[in-house]
Amino acid sequence: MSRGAPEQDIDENALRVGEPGHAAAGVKGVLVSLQRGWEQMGVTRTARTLPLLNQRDGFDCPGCAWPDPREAEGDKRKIAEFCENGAKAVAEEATTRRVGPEFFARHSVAELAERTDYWLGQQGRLTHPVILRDGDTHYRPIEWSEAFEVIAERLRALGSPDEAAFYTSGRTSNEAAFLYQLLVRSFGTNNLPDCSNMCHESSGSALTETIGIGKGSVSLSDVEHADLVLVVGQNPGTNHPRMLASLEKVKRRGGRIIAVNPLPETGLMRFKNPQNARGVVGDGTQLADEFAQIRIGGDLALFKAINALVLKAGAVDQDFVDGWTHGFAEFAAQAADVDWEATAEATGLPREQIERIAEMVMSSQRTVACWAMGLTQHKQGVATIREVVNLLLLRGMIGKPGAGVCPVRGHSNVQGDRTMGIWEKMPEKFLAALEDEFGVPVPREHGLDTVDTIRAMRSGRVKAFLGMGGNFVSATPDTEATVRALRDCELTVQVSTKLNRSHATPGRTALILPTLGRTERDVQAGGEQFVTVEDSMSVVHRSRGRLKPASDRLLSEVAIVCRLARELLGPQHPVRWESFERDYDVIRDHIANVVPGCADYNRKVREPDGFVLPHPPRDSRTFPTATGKANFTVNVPEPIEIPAGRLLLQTLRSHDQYNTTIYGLSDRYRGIEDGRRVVLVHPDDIAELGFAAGDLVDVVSEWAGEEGPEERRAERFRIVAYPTARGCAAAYYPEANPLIPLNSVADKSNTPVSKAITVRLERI
Ligand SMILES: Nc1nc2c(c(=O)[nH]1)N[C@H]1C(S)=C(S)[C@@H](COP(=O)(O)OP(=O)(O)OC[C@H]3O[C@@H](n4cnc5c(=O)[nH]c(N)nc54)[C@H](O)[C@@H]3O)O[C@H]1N2
Ligand SMILES: Nc1nc2c(c(=O)[nH]1)N[C@H]1C(S)=C(S)[C@@H](COP(=O)(O)OP(=O)(O)OC[C@H]3O[C@@H](n4cnc5c(=O)[nH]c(N)nc54)[C@H](O)[C@@H]3O)O[C@H]1N2
Ligand code: SF4
Ligand SMILES: [Mo]
Repeated sequence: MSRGAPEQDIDENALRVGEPGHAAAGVKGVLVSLQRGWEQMGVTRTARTLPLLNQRDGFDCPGCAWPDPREAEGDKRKIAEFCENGAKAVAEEATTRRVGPEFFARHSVAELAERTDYWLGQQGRLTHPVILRDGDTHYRPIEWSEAFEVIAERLRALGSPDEAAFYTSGRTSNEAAFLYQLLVRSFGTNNLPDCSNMCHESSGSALTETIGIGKGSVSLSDVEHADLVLVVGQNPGTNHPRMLASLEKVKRRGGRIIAVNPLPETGLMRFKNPQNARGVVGDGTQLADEFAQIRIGGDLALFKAINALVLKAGAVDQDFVDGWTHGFAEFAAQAADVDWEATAEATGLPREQIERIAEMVMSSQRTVACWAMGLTQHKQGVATIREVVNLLLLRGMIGKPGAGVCPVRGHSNVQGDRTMGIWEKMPEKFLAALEDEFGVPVPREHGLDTVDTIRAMRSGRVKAFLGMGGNFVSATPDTEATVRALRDCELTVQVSTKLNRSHATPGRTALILPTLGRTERDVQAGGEQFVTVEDSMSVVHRSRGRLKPASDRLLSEVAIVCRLARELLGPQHPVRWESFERDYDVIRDHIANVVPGCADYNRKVREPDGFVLPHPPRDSRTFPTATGKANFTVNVPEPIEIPAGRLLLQTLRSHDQYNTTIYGLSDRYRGIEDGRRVVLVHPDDIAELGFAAGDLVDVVSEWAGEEGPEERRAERFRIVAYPTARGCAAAYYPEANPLIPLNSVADKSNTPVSKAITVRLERI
């Protein structure tokens, strides 16, 4: 039997702090996977479900976007082709706990608003569509048909379609995403903010400018055959666990790994692969050959220094630079001199270590650079990633086997959603193709991204919000401001699998529309359906759920979009919405005609391992940029000034959460158990600031606003002594989100600066 939902919320007084872990994964990881499966869904269902995870005829892992092995690349899938956190993601979705009408009758919205995302998520799967009508205190059940009528009526009553915003989180399938953007654009707006705006937007922006396409240029085999892998601003042991198996292969082939991170993350140091003997009975494999414990925000200075050393040593791949790049002279003119004092200040790294890293880079024939949120969620995130690209261009490391750029994506289909048109500023070519295919006019004016949506809600320009998945209020910055923004909306609609805090911050009228998850059978009038997804390395493949749906009232995301579209756009609308819901092949035939690289989609996704989307720099060293070449760029670091007595705080994920979904309270690798309101600070900084480990403090962020200094407060955090870089601190997302000013965003990409917040600690 599975275990019931917790009655009590988190008791932060139960916090236990131990030693950080020595190695990632191992047998312990397997045990935790099974235990979470049993708790959420019982033994039998666990045994039936996990073996289908990431298999060709099973479902795609609802965890991260790390790719599966492909036979075309000479790699076979194993029987258990998943990791501990993939198993947790499945358990969380396939749980046997339920949130139905009785639950909503028992708990008022005001009461739900007092709960953490952990408690809300642990209550189980949503089973019925529910509505909170203007003035009501509780959500109440509503029939699907009436739900669509209410939403359509409210949307039609807006002064303009631009008064609505349509958010997407990255779990939505390609089919649902394609139809959703078609619905939104047919309605008349490009307001399609998505989680990517808070995630890899900086990568997309930097890569599009420099190499002409905003996606990674490597395959799984490239990573595994590199002789040098840089892992920068990423915690793969927790967030992309199977990447450790690839890094292990790099090491076994004699390659080297450089980790750049303010924290000595366990997964970067040592890996015990539960699928081989060394991982089960031995000590595992050492991963990072070089660990650069950088100060938060120091990466641009670091890469500038490395590039200067490469130039100075004459280790430039001149043939590549001459043949395929643009802007080298201008780049080289400013790149040569490094202010070593400023570099030391920004990075906190000894010069000898930077020189050692540069030597490793210069002796590498095949370099892959991987990164994630530690680079993207910074004011200079775009500039930093451009500088990483400069390094690869100098060394000719794009468009050859075993080398390239690897922004490691987050949500399992966040990259696919973009490919399918979920973007507030899709290029003209895509919009024109959409118009041609369906004979409907499509607006051209750019829409609002995530931060601009919140701003527009605050000023009353956006009055209706629809979320296709996700947890907008907890994922976005400046929680207090966002709560108010959502509550001021006339209408909020959340298409969700599980309860979260966004349901507890409703607009005047609010609806929750429960939907099928990845693991579940999707049966429509035309038979059983599958969907398609795209991983971090542009591989598009099928995903087919096998479990009985959590409730017979659930609709698929595709069905929800189609039925809302029919209600909103009327029966005369030229798009044949009803044909899509019957048979997803019909949707895929349209995708084939509209989305670049997707010709013959229905056949290609039926190949056993799916197919790889074209990527001109990877495939043929063709760079579809403005200059027709790969562009060098000039990036000037802006020092982050930290006033005395302050710390630079980053927000990050524990080992026991998926974004705002909190699986449990065990951040095992960091030795933090049974509590989440913690702030990790270097022991010497704790002493210097006059505190002791274990002290209870408010964390107060300081921000120079347009109208003067602003402060934001997150109450009652426990100080934990942790070996982070000096002057830096870390706290969990989403608990620390109230500290992030809405206007603190990355240049160009508008991504919230979730990794560099100036804070002081106040004793309470
Ligand atoms: N289990 C699990 N898997 C996940 C997720 C999850 O929540 N749980 N989330 C998914 C999503 S949407 C995403 S985007 C990814 C996120 O994957 P990650 O980017 O790995 O996630 P974060 O926890 O934000 O970790 C950021 C890492 O960057 C480091 N860092 C912070 N600031 C800096 C800096 O200035 N410089 C450098 N060099 N490093 C820095 C932090 O110490 C930390 O190790 O994971 C995906 N996978
Ligand atoms: N401070 C801080 N803030 C951050 C970050 C950070 O590092 N620090 N990271 C940012 C990043 S990288 C990201 S990607 C965003 C994530 O932002 P979101 O994508 O908005 O958040 P999630 O927590 O992934 O969304 C979880 C909810 O999605 C719903 N859900 C799950 N599966 C499905 C499904 O199959 N279909 C549907 N319709 N709904 C489903 C469930 O109801 C669940 O409660 O947060 C960002 N916010
Ligand atoms: S690495 Fe990511 S995609 Fe693979 S099983 Fe783990 S969570 Fe799932
Ligand atoms: Mo993300």
